[in-house]
Amino acid sequence: MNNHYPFELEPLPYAYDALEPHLSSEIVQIHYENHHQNYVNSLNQALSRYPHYQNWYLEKLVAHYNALPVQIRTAVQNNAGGVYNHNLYWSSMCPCSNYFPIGTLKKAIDRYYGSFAFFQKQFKSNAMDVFGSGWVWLVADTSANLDIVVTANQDSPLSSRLTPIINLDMWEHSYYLQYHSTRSEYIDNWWHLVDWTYAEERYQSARVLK
Ligand code: MN3
Repeated sequence: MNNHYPFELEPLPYAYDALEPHLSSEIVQIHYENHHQNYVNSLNQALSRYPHYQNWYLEKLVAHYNALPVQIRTAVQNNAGGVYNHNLYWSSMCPCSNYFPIGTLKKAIDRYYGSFAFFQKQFKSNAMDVFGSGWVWLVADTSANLDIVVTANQDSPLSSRLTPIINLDMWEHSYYLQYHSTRSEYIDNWWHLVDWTYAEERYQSARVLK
């Protein structure tokens, strides 16, 4: 699997219908095969005539798109972001019914938010407030402090030197076919899918970077 140009679509870690009933097979398939694949294609297209940047790995492109030639800067911001954000989105869900944070992340959530229930309330409130298309994230800073952040379009907290732990796609294409305009229900049901084992691994790696 290349982590540089030409990028490939990361394999989906489960079957299209694995997240039913919380996320329909139809949504997962279209979101992955069309939307996610388009970001991969558009990123490759943007880099195709810029060999100097073809050895940059995905995270570097997302974090440092500002250092790129102005002709491809916006395309890389949108499409490297689109690839990275969706890679994390699929990886941070599973059909495993984890339900609750574990380990060091559980302790940190309790410390920063008082309880998992209050953290969920704060996260949902941020998600409901996303105006237009964007994402809501649980992130850790370089001192392993937690925060909930919202980004517009395909922007990523990586560009602000934050480590993404989990993210939730709030673009309409991620829920509209199943939930129509009922964002609230999409968010509530997404909690059934969060892979807290994966989230704990990511939080531990953020702590190592500390
Ligand atoms: Mn999406």
